Amino acid sequence: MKNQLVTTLIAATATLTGFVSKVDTASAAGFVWDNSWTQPTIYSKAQTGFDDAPFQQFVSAERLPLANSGLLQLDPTKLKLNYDYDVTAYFINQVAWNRNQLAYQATGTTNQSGLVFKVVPSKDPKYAADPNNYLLKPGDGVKLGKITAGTQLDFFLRADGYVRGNSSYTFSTQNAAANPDGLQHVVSFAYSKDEYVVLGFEDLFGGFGKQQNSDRDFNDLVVVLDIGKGNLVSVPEPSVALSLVAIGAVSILGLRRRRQTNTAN
Ligand SMILES: [Ca+2]
Repeated sequence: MKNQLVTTLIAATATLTGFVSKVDTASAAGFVWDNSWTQPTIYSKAQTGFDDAPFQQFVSAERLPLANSGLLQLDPTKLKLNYDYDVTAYFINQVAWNRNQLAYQATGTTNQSGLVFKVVPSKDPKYAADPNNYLLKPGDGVKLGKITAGTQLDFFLRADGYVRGNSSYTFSTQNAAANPDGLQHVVSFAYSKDEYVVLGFEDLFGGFGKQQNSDRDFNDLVVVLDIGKGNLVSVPEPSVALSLVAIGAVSILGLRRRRQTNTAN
């Protein structure tokens, strides 16, 4: 029964997110992955001064590791800025076999798109000798440039895209219902009173027991966005956030149970 409840809640969440985001779809549509994109400059922690240590707790072997830390859950379809800011995306970590890629799109007063991470490290031992598997270290950052007030940010995970290219599944923050499996693939949280946004991505298609046997643990890529303190146009009311966290807590119970029989990432 619990698993049925979890499935229903996850589906309901995805449906709700998809329904709400349809309002904004027109303004953020038209994303196309450009295979000629090259990896932007990767800045080390020594160069940016960013400390990834507080965020590593959100990347654990536990399922849905982001939901137990008092973070304020956000709607990942509503990453819209109040004021101009030089946005940086920091790689925190991953627990994935795939060689995932990440891109972004800015729509509004700033209109641009591009690659964030060309190849996210994989835990697959067959890539252990490939230097491309280590381009990113935890805490490394990529600067998206100045994003102006009123701009919507969307992020796109191309699952195993470094290997599969155009035949990959691409999952986005833009509109969960438009994902290839119609499911939500990104969870989003505000950290330290809206100073940072934490994004957790799920890279496998479908759900547990279905195609790709997805565990829905949202730790296949964890990214932190420095978007500027208090810079989100839309932050949930506390009551709304509480109900979302409650859904996350129920999901943890169900997904931990599944973990015993599931070896997918
Ligand atoms: Ca996963």
